Amino acid sequence: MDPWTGHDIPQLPGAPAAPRLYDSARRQVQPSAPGDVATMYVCGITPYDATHLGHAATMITFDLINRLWRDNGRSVRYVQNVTDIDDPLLERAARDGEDWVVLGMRETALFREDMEALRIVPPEHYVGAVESIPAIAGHVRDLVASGAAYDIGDGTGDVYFSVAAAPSFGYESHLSRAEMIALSAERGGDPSRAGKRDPLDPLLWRGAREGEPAWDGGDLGLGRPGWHIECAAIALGLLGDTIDVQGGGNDLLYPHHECSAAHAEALTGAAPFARHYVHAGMIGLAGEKMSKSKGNLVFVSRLRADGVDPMAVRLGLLSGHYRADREWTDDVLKGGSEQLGRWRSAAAAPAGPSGEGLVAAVREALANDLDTPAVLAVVDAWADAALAGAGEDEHAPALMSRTVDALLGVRL
Ligand code: 5CA
Ligand code: ZN
Repeated sequence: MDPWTGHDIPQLPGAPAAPRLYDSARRQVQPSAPGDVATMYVCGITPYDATHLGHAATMITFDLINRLWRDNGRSVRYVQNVTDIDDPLLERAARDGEDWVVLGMRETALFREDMEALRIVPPEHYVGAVESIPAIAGHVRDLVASGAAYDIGDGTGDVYFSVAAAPSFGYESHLSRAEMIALSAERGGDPSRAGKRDPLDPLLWRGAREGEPAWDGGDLGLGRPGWHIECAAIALGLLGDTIDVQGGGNDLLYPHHECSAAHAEALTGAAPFARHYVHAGMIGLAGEKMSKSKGNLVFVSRLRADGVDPMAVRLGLLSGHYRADREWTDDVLKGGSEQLGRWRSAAAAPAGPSGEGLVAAVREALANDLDTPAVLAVVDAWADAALAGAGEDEHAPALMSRTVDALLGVRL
């Protein structure tokens, strides 16, 4: 699949700050010190509805990591998937009497437009589940051959991963077994299905069913991939056995990321699969997680159509810390719009306080586990001073503009 179109990222003077990020597995902030090439896999959309502000917030979070690494002189290999075949897509298409392929293509195209408008640096590879089926099926066959997966034996052709083959299972999410069972039931799993060796065993391959699309899985027969193996296979194929960051929203910590990591580790023998497991908080509306299944959505495309500046949306989403579950309200948007106006005026001021000092302070706050509330406070203070006529650095307004463009993705 083609990703969206990117923009030039300005280079900044002075010394970069080394990123530290919270890792869900180690449950603490740790330096993210990739080699010359930093690798990141982020779980992308299931395209059955338009991009909402929750998706946007998560994509912006990983965009900040991308920008920080680049500022640190790393080249970044970034891969994102599109779950273009899965139950929710088929269910929505059936409900609306639409072809699931057409639905997926339309919503993916809209997502690309939204990402471009929000100035998200595009991934190097933007990959669909469907185009990855040969690789996924190969991995499932390998897991069966090694004894880490089994056919459930009831004639459906469904194949499950055996969590018994993952001795460290649970190291990423740190949940109790009861919590894992409850969450997998909520999030697409089937803990009570008869015939499984363990209720926690996740589906790897779903044998063909009447009326559902199916692909040739070789020895697996006709069917379609499970969800977690999709992300493991795409990441392993394009980024190698160990990656720097595996990312997504915190709704994916269990079972999705725990299981993806367990699949990858069982396939390669390399553990941990990711050096950092990074999870963004949920954006909610009126106290509820924004989700397609709940229907309480604020769409990025709707805001754009209403004439809202995408940079104000971006600033609104950056006003909270990425790890915090937080609310989207009209006030958040209003705050972002006002801030954008103030920053634009300040960038046009004849002078301001030290530009170098500003770059250093922004870098330091961002490198500190993406502390965007602190970053915005630093830029606000600089802007207020510049607008009040304080400071004599004539290069500072232009440098401020380049800094928020390069590190925050906010184009003034
Ligand atoms: N296709 C799978 C991942 S492989 C999926 O979860 N798709 S999704 O469309 O439901 O979500 C896309 C991305 O947005 C995921 O990283 C998910 O964790 C994140 N996300 C979904 N809802 C929210 C929300 N309300 N707030 C923040 N992030 C969200
Ligand atoms: Zn995923």
